[in-house]
Amino acid sequence: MRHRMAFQVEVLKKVALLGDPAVGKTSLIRRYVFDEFSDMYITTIGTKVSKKEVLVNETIKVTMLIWDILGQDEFQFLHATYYQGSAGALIVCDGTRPETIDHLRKWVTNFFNTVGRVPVIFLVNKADIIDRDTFYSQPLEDLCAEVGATWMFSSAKNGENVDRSFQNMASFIAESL
Ligand code: G3D
Ligand code: MG
Repeated sequence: MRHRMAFQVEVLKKVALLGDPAVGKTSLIRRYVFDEFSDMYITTIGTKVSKKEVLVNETIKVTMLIWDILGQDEFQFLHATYYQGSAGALIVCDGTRPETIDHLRKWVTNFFNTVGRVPVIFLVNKADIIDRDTFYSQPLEDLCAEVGATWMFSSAKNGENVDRSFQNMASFIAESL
């Protein structure tokens, strides 16, 4: 009789969602955690933490505590206390607003200044309304090479790459254990 491996590692890790206002951070979390996209929801002040478990492989389960900043605080770069303890970050921009793409560098720099080098994935969100034929990805490729991150298009509206981006983050976290 074969015995199942009894060994299983479960880790609880904080993942921060960062990026300029209105790029789609809250929508991405809603899509990932609750599988819905809502055009209307109430913005409260403060931080919301959502939980999601990912079975990375047969032995490792990563439970991500996904931090979303809500309200006015978002309009400034965040305090170190918000970043502290993060095992990784999804840093989001709006592919239809170039200035939000330019700001990714600032976000990742601020973040790394507090937590050091942990996994980062840049998301070019609103892919459902981006013209990919004219999207110029070179600056993003350069930034990724510079800071050791990856990037992808995403859409909270049609779900493209939403599960994948969070699952990749869980895998990166598992690899860095
Ligand atoms: P934030 O949390 O980063 O501030 P939100 O961003 O999630 O609040 O989203 C800001 C606006 O962008 C919302 O529209 C939301 O519906 C829209 N949005 C978010 N993700 C996508 C996406 O992938 N595609 C499209 N087309 N729209 C998206 P409103 O009109 O409510 O401000
Ligand atoms: Mg939000």
